[in-house]
Amino acid sequence: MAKLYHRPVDFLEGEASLRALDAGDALPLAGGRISFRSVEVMDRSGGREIVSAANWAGSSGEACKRITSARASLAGLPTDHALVMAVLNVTPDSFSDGGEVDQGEDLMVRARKMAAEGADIWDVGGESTRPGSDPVSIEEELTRILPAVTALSHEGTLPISIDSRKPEIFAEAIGAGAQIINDVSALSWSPGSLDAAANAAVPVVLMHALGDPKTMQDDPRYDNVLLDVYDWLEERIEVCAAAGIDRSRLVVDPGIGFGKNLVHNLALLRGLSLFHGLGCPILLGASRKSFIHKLRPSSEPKGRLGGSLASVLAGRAQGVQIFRVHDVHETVEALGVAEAIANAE
Ligand code: 7PM
Repeated sequence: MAKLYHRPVDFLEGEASLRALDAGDALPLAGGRISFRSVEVMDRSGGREIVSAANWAGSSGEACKRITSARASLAGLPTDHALVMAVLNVTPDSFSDGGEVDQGEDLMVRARKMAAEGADIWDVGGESTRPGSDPVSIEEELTRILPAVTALSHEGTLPISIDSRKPEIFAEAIGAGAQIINDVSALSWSPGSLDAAANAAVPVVLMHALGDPKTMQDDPRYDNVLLDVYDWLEERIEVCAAAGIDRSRLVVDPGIGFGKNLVHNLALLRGLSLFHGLGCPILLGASRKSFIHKLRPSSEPKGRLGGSLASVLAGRAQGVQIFRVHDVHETVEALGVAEAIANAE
């Protein structure tokens, strides 16, 4: 029988959600505050059918459990509502920050500001994974991130995530106080990554990328981008399980902009709720990415803020749990207003 894919749709929140749950007309999404009334059941041959959640629940077994069950907490943070991961690049060529060098004092000023604005996690990255970029040596990456992780850890305000693909960096960063691994290669870049992550016993973000940063934007192709990314992440979760990393430690991320053209990015953003079927919290990183510019060209340096916020709200409406963003204040404000509207009397 052909493999079936189950995407929860028709979301409810607040009062309406409680009533539908009581009446048995809706199911909870990932144990959170959003519920869904229908499921889009798909296969790869183009078959798709929308069925009511009530009917689907009885016949879908494992898929239903995966989609509805509460997620584990993330470095002590509850995952039943939206969390904001603040981007703290310590690379000298971070395009999104306009090429400024983010080191020392300046880094701590920005980190404190982001925490005060309501960020939940600091995400420290020392290797630019910009499309077309060359890899950075382990020594160079360590020189960039270790002082930052050490200083942030002494500050002690937020859990620190380390944005890296290298097992040597995971180990050193965790030794210096990092509590989450954020790997844009989903632990596939180095043969030692799986063991290093298993031993570190911290949560791991598995992000999908097609190819490596050097070549990934050269004509990426998929059979069905949404289902291909889903299957790839499912496979990485199995590889992790075999290496001793339980699903409850994992977060999944479709990797917006990593080996995807505009059509691919939009299909992923539209279909995000499919990834709840993997049974892990979902992370979305769309902040300031070039697909926004492709849709709405702007000459303003901060011109991608509106598009970034629209992406966050699209993710929020589908129950995405973690948003990796540059603009913390604006993101927290947008999420807060959406939350208030959803829960209004
Ligand atoms: C150049 C190009 C510099 C792209 C920086 C980037 C993600 C991530 C990045 C993401 C997760 C950026 C990206 N993007 N980690 N790290 N998900 N989990 O825009 O989408 O910051 S780097």
